[in-house]
Amino acid sequence: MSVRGMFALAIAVLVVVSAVAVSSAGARPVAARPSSPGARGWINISAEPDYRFQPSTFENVPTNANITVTFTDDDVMQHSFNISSREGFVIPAGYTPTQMSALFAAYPPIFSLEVNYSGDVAVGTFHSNDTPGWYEFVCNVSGHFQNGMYGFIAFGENLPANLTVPQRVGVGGGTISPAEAAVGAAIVLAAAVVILLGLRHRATARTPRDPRARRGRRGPPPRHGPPVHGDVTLK
Ligand SMILES: [Cu+2]
Repeated sequence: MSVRGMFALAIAVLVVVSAVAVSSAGARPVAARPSSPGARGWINISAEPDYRFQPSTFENVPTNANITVTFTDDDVMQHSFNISSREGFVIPAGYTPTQMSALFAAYPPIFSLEVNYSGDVAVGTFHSNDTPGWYEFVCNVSGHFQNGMYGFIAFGENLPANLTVPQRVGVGGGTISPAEAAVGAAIVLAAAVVILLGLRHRATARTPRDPRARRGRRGPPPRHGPPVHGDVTLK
């Protein structure tokens, strides 16, 4: 790729990244999309290493139904699964454990489960509300939410289209300022340029300049008979 081509690509990357960052910064969840068929009365969720729920979103979970939850610990430490009862609320990423406790005191969880060690499985059932709505669920083990251990569940509808997990970009009042977005875009641009320069360097190093040299890369034709003296350099 030519230098001009690389520059054009880098600019394109910058524009796209900036557009995404700016459009998502400060955005709020929009109205829920219509429900789709495929309702179910069960949820399988696991706690994964690096403070993640898998999956981290559930949509169109039945309203006014018994929901059976199977919570598996795929990590080595304790985790919990707590569905907030505050409908349509994205818990700010900066919430401290104290603020989280206050939230759950004011809005007792719809449902909670806990797992304590690798391979532990907890099963429980709750009855969902009879009206559609979406809620955030979190791990309440100290520090886990702050490390990104949360997700969202929607009953009787799909989640808002721009509800992003787990990066939380664009929800909760915007946790990424335009300045932060610009810094992020600059880092991505720099990384793209470095990668492109590296690829160009490798391509240049590998491409023979003489077409005859390229044919020569296939190696000499196979030789039959006993080895000819002189094939091997003896020392
Ligand atoms: Cu956890």
